[in-house]
Amino acid sequence: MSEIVPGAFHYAGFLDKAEQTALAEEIAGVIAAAPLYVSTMPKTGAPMSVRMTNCGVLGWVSDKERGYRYEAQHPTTGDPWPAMPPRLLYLWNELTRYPKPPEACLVNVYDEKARMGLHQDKDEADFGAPILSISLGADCRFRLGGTRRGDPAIAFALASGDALVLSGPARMRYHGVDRILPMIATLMPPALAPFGARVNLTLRRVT
Ligand code: MD6
Ligand code: FE
Repeated sequence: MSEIVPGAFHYAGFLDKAEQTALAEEIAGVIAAAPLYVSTMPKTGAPMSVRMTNCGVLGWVSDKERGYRYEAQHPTTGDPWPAMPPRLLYLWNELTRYPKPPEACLVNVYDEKARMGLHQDKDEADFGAPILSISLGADCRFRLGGTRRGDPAIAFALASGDALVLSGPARMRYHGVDRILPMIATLMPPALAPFGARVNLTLRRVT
């Protein structure tokens, strides 16, 4: 584990290959029940390059009309989100030690061209709760800035099996994914390879 800045904990290779494979199969099951969708930006309606779905009680969605928010139902099927696989609840407990369980797990799926702009995670009610991220598949170049958009940032790679916790003083730092680093697609666990090059899961408290 390395504490990149106070409250930001990077666990490189936290999941071994067998755990990555098992988690990938569980997330493929989530995608089968709750198909990937394209979110659009508030106001402009511009589509995001990352495709998304969720598991857990609540899921993160965005559209032109109503903006960023959490919803209990899938935006196109109207079904409740599938349950969070117990493995994710276990990882949350293990890595955050937060006394309440996560309510949402956002599944972000990247193809080689997808990126995620610099953002703060601030659609949650309690910024005292940490966010846990788990990565599968291709490496990305992850950027971690400060609490103001223009603050200097540091960049590092997130690889398959890595976990990242943003907590305490790091919880509101800006961050984003500059780019997916080229690699052979077979390094993505087979269950998720049909969907994209990289998958990132972010587990949060919402209420
Ligand atoms: C990604 N991650 O790695 C995007 N947010 O694809 C995030 O936006 C993120 O990694 C909050 C905490 C950790 C993260
Ligand atoms: Fe984020």
